[in-house]
Amino acid sequence: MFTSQDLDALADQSIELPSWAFGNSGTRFRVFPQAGVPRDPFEKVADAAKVHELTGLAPIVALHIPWDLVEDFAALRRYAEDLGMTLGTINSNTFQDDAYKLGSLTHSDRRIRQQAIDHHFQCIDVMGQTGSRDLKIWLADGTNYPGQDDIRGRQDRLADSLAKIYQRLGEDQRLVLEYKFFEPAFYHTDVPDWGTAYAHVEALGERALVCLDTGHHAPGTNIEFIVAQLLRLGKLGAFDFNSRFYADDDLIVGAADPFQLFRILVEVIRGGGFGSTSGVSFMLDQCHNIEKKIPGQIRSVLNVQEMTARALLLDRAALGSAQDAGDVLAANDVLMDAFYTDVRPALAEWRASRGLPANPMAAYAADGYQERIELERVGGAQAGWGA
Ligand code: LRH
Ligand code: MN
Repeated sequence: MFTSQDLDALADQSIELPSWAFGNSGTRFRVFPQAGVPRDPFEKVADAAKVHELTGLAPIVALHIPWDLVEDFAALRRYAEDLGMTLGTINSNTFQDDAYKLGSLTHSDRRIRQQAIDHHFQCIDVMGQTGSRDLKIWLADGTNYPGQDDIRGRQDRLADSLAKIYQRLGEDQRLVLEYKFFEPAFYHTDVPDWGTAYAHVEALGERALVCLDTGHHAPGTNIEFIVAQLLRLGKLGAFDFNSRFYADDDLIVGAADPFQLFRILVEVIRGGGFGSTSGVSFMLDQCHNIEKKIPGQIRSVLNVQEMTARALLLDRAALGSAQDAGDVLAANDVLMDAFYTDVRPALAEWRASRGLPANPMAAYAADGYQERIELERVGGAQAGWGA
């Protein structure tokens, strides 16, 4: 089924796991705590390493500041590396401090903006210690009522704040700006869509790129079109993968709409956004509110791998000739044929050939790790969003 080229491409796939997916999470209605949840970033890294051990797919952990602040990041880095992991994208957080109620990098008060800028300087310092390449900025900034603030003025202040942060980056460091069309702001959001994010990163410079979170679009948005365009413009820096039925549900990627994930990966491969040298990082950004966290992450990276494998099987030559011939149904048929190809048995065989469990979910269930952490991790404060 797979050419050796396909398998090499799959072997080159690496997905960043969000440290916060291993902590407790929920909605405004309830955060259901779970036994065995990590109490600190070291335990989060250990859980991520278990996902990588069983899948061979996830050698990187993204951190969130201040949720993952530690005394000694060099120690955390060594701990991760001893487990075969690297510390990845550093996520800033200007959405939980009272000072930022009316905005952070966009706030009308220069002192509040400077406080938010200083937080990003702190994140850049952390990147120096963890060896991370990317600083990811998502802003909750926005308003709830028309007239609440000057939309144009906020954009000018945002551009000025981002420029100050960009100037502080080291030459091997990048900034990825994430957009989201609403929530927690319910009238306007200052970085609501890919166009706004693109305009800001284009103004900043070549080491400023866009982060596309698959849960951050208005219903009905053709996300793979945005992927194609941002790759064409050379400004797609990262994905936050998850899935949703309604809003920013942060469910397991591919769970709600596997066909959409497939279509996105078709455009990623077509646009040169796939592989360790593509400059596009593949991160998960999810919350396992009711399901077990570690198997939830295992399922997630397998979903990305499975849809990547189907997209790699797409007969691009046949698709191209059907497209050139204007043969609508034939072209669609070629794409659907790849999507409907069940790659799971071949992937299981391929994993086994690389010394990995053919069925990582079953391997985790039989591993004993879950039982052990539920026994050991008693006492202390379980990690969460601290909201
Ligand atoms: C905002 C977001 C952002 C993160 C947060 C955990 O909705 O997608 O990427 O900082 O979730
Ligand atoms: Mn996100």
